[in-house]
Amino acid sequence: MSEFIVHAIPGSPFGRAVLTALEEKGASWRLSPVAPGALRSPEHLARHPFGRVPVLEHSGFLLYETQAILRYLDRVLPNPALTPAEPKRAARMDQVMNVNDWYLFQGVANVIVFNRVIGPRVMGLTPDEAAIEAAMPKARAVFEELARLLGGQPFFAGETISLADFIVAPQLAFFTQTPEWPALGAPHKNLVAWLARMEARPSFKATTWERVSEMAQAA
Ligand SMILES: N[C@@H](CCC(=O)N[C@@H](CS)C(=O)NCC(=O)O)C(=O)O
Repeated sequence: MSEFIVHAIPGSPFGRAVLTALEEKGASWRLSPVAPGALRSPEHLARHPFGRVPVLEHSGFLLYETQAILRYLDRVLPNPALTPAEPKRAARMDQVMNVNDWYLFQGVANVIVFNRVIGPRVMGLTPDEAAIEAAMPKARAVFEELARLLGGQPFFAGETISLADFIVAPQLAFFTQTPEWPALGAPHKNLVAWLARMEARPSFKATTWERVSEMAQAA
């Protein structure tokens, strides 16, 4: 199996979703680090015309959009399967992945996590408290809905782990580092227990911001 190259900024939660899936599959992969200031460089725009990360490169095939990448990996590396065979469980997986992209990331994580964690750490920014406050009503609704969808199941699509778990967990891991976590995540004991299960997996331990930053330095 040829090597998978992941073009990503170390710390990117979407990038981490891809890296954890590769780890779960036991694939050979390497990081091609993208500097935050290089997202709009001609070199990166040639890979991703919208100037974002991650981008997967596999035997000359370039693919952006995390959901597409995760599903591609699940097809070319079928073991272990990360998509349920049962249609309703697969639909739940797809639904949660879209909740992640449309409601958790847009207007919630890209405001709260950006202002609290990424902006200060990467760009030395001061958090915009008004923007964070404005994002809280939507954030509460998203966390409530994620908790409802998870319910009493071990994973979002049921008994077995799926791509949905790998796309959401890196986002929630960042929220635990914010002062908003006690209001947003902590009240939902099922989400807290699920995140602990995800973070205990070797694939998550292998793809922390620190570990991926070390890889970027060595690349
Ligand atoms: N829909 C894209 C979203 C990717 C995305 O927004 N990535 C963030 C990093 S986690 C990014 O590139 N941000 C740079 C920017 O917004 O300029 C995907 O699923 O891959």
